[in-house]
Amino acid sequence: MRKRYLSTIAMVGAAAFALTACSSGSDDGSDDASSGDDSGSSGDVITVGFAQTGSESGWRSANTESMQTAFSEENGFDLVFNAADNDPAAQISAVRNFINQGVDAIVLAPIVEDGWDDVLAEAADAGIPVVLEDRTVSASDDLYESWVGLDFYTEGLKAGEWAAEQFGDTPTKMVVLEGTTGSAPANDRADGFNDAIAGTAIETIDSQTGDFTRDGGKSVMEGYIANYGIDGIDLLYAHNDDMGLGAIEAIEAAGGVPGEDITIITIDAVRDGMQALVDGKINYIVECNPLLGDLVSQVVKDVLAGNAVEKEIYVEDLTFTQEEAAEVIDSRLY
Ligand code: GZL
Repeated sequence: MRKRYLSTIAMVGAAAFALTACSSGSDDGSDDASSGDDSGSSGDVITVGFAQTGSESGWRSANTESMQTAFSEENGFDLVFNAADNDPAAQISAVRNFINQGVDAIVLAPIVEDGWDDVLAEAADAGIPVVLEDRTVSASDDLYESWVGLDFYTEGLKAGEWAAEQFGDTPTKMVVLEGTTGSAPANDRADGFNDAIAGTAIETIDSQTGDFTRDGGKSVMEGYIANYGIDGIDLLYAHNDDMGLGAIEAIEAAGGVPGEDITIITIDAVRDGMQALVDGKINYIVECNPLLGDLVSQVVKDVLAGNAVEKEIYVEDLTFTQEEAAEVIDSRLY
């Protein structure tokens, strides 16, 4: 199925259009999200249970802020928020608690892809719609109304294509810092990158998870340096900025020069990552837009109003070289 991407501008437009399209059109012109009239209820507050992964990275903080801003009281919501500290079992329990509380809708950013079939079926049996944001699940798409997020495979592909351009036929020893084991971004970013470097002289000499955290990236990179030496590593591919930033600390502590002794590619484009890119410590970043709140909140209102919603809504990502980052860093929204 052809993927339809929303750019940041289109995202705002789509949310605004949907607001207009499904608002009750109250006479006094106050038919914005805050009126609640477009929720299909009688203007009652919509109680939403939001099961967030945790607070593992700068990206997650930006995503949580975007969601909490969009699902605000003034926008007609009562948000029940849970952050599961990157613990899949705790996140499943949080969703089960939302069901028992009888929320109007559940929004889920699933830590890992597997293990969701039973609790999503329980939500369906309880008549509580589920909307996924950010990551995806392996469960049947009959068990959720819509997914709003990013194309992780293409993010990995873009990162790998840049690596192939830089290193192509040059024998290159690469280490990888993987995201959370079993998560959609870790799985898909690996697949995309590996497809892009197929046939090149880039060799993956080691690949371990840093769990998307800065500390995780630092400790795994310390192990890589102990095993291979700075001189034994040409390229680092980190599935997110935070692990890349932790690796930079490890490289510098070992007397290496990140971005020169070891070329570094990361994904997210959060503020600290973009600054490291401008500073020459990272060489290339593929964006992963965390600002999904407005779009997700509108999807929830559409679902509750009985409006048709797309099963998959992709948000477009950009890419940045060091020069491009210097041009845009001051205007970035996160
Ligand atoms: C991607 C998101 C990932 C980010 C990490 O959409 O799920 O999780 O790349 C975050 O920074 O922890």
